[in-house]
Parts: sequence; structure tokens; C-alpha cells
Amino acid sequence: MQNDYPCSGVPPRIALVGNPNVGKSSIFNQLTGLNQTVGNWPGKTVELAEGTLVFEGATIRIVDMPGTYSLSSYSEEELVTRDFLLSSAADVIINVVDATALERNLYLTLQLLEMGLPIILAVNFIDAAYHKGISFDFKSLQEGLGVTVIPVDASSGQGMTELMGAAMRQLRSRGGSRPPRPKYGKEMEYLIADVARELHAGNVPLPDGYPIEWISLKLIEGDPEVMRRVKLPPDLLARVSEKTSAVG
Ligand SMILES: Nc1nc2c(ncn2[C@@H]2O[C@H](COP(=O)(O)OP(=O)(O)OP(=O)(O)O)[C@@H](O)[C@H]2O)c(=O)[nH]1
Ligand SMILES: [Mg+2]
Repeated sequence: MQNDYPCSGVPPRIALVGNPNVGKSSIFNQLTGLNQTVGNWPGKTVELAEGTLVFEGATIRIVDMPGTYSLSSYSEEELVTRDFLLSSAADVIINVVDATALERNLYLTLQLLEMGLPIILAVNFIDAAYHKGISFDFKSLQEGLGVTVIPVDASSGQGMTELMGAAMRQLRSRGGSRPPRPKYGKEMEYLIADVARELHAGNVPLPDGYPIEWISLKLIEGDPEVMRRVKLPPDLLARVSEKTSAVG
């Protein structure tokens, strides 16, 4: 099966997302070589490098995102990345993590999963990790997160074919195999569902592509950017604040 993608005619796009210095650009260079251009995301000052590669006969676009530790809305990089990902600009996300600092890197992974995005995990710096004597149970990691995990070494290019193979499988599933959202305690899950119900019942306009449960979670957290973009009628705002403060 080749060239069989959701938007026929437009090459699918894969975004490389991860903490600063985890090897996103190295993977980008390994995959795209010299086929690169640099552009700005509309209305923002952050530059995004885009390149193309041909894999299994299909043309694929790859975007190298700026490094970010989180997807809250406190820096331009975070906001650009978040907007880009939530606007469905990428068909698949390769979340690049540093194998020598896996636990710290997985904080961003959880945020991507919260957003309901189709991610696969590239565990980079695998050479450095093995050198340090760190070993991994990739099967448990994969099962625990519900995402495909591929060990890679961007300095040598090891694992790139496997990584692209996994990305292509995700592309071909047409969004049908999105990983599950992480679940919180019973009380929090109840609150998320409750706020989502209120948004739905109140016919509140939501930004395109933003999952309603994610919006609910962000409203509960008081995320300033989501509060700005989702215009809650005053009575609904009061009810949401009341629910939120009852738990917090
Ligand atoms: N040993 C080893 N070095 C790597 C690997 N991947 C990247 N590097 C090195 O790590 C450094 C950072 O890599 P980059 O590709 O620039 O990382 P980045 O994620 O694009 O960084 P930012 O764009 O600043 O967020 C470079 O010196 C790379 O050569 C790897 O798998 N193994
Ligand atoms: Mg980079």
C-alpha cells in the first residue's frame, strides 16, 4: 500500500517535537538531508524548518519544531508548538526523547497524550544511554504509554528506517489508532466530564481541532491562553470556576 493518505495530493506531514537538545534537528537532517526550507508559522516569529523525504515511494513532509519542556502557554515556543499541533497541521508527531533523561522527557510526552495527538516515541541518544550502562524495557514503556517506541541514534542514523516505518504505519491508520489519553483520579475525571458537558450544552464555540476534554482540563487549570480563546458566557464561567474551586 503506497500513497494512501487522508489528504490525497498533499504530502502528509510529520512533526518532530521534544525538549531542547534531544536531537530533533539531527533526526530532521538524517531524514531530509538537503531538502529543507525555513518558514514562519503564520502570525508568529518562531521559525520552523520543513523538509521532505521520499519513503516507500511516498513524499513526506517533516517539520522540525523548536525545543520545549512543556506545552503550557508561557513562552512563544510553547504556544507555537501547541497551536501547530492542535490545528492538525501535523498528521503524525514524532516525540523525540533523550534516553539518558527519559523520566524528565516523558513530562512532555504526557502533555502530548493529554492533547489526544497521534504520537510515536523516538528514544534518541540510545548510544549514550547504553554507554552509561542504562538498559530499557521498551515493551513495558510501549504498553504503559500506549504508543509505539523506537530506539534511535541520530548521530549515526541508526533506527531511522524503523522510525519512518512506524510513522508510516501511524499515517496509514488515518488517525484510527490514537493513543489513549492519560487518566487522572476519579474526582478529576468527573470534573473534566462535567465541564465538557457544560461546554457542549452551552454550545460554546471551540477552536477547530481542539479536543473538548483537553479544553475542559485547561479551563480547570486556568490556562490563560485557553481562557482567552474559549469565550465562556458569564454564567457558565461562574459555574466552571465554582466546580474547579470545589476540587482545588
Ligand atoms: N551521541 C549522540 N549525540 C547526538 C544524538 N542526537 C543528537 N546528538 C547531538 O546532540 C546535540 C544536539 O542535537 P540537536 O539535533 O541540535 O538537538 P535539538 O533537539 O534539535 O535541539 P534544539 O533545537 O536546540 O531543541 C548535537 O551536538 C548532536 O550532534 C544521538 O543520538 N547520540
Ligand atoms: Mg533543533
